[in-house]
Amino acid sequence: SPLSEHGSCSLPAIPGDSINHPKQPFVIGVSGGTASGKTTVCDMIIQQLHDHRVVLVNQDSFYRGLTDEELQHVHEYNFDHPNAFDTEQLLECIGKLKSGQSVQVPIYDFKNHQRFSDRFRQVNASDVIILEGILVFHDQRVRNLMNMKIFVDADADVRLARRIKRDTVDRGRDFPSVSSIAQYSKFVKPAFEDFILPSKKYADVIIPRGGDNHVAIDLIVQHIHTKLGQHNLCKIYPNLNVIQSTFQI
Ligand code: UZR
Ligand code: MG
Repeated sequence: SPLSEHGSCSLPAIPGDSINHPKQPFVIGVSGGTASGKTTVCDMIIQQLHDHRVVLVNQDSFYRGLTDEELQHVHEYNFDHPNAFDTEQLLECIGKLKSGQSVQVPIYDFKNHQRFSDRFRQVNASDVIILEGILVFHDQRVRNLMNMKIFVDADADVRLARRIKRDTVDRGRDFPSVSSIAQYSKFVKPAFEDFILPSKKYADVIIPRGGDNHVAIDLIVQHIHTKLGQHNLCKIYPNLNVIQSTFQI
């Protein structure tokens, strides 16, 4: 039966089962171009999953710090290329979280393009792990850790406009927007076309209009609730077991 995998409401199957086979966290990958609304979509999902333990891990945290040499030519550095990230470390981190361990996630400073050597973010074991970033679908090993893959879509002009605003306001960039545009056409756009767009084919769900798409978010959250088991639904709908027995026939 479709519901038996996670136990039913009529049978108290969950407790013993979860002792012998502790359920692995549900891992959701959220990708999309720069300033497509990934963070907004993640925040909305997290808000609606308030009855579960959810953690958000950002691929940005795994940016390699730039060497002195690279810092001297920072305008030549391609932050949108897969090699800009320490994917081995990302893999290890998500792997540990998936096996129920807590991890220390690095903290990346966008202004200085460096990691803080003495500061980490402690991320504890949880029910749902959301991994967000422009290239989280690029590496097959990272994709394989995901139970659900979401691609957030937004038109390129909308993304560019948002990006320029965000670079200056939120990320403490002090160079003028002219160089933001130069960087966009030199690195951001080509990398989108070469690496991000081709990874869209791995998505299970594509959300048009990013965070404005409340219907899509609702559907996704419903699916996650189903996958996490029906415990909470049973409290709200005590007759859910009727539905299950219908399935079993
Ligand atoms: P999102 N990025 C920076 O601007 N500075 C850094 O030190 C590291 C990364 C940008 C990066 C990419 N590109 O497009 C963006 N550049 O962060 C990804 N240039 O973040 O998905 O939130 O847009
Ligand atoms: Mg973001």
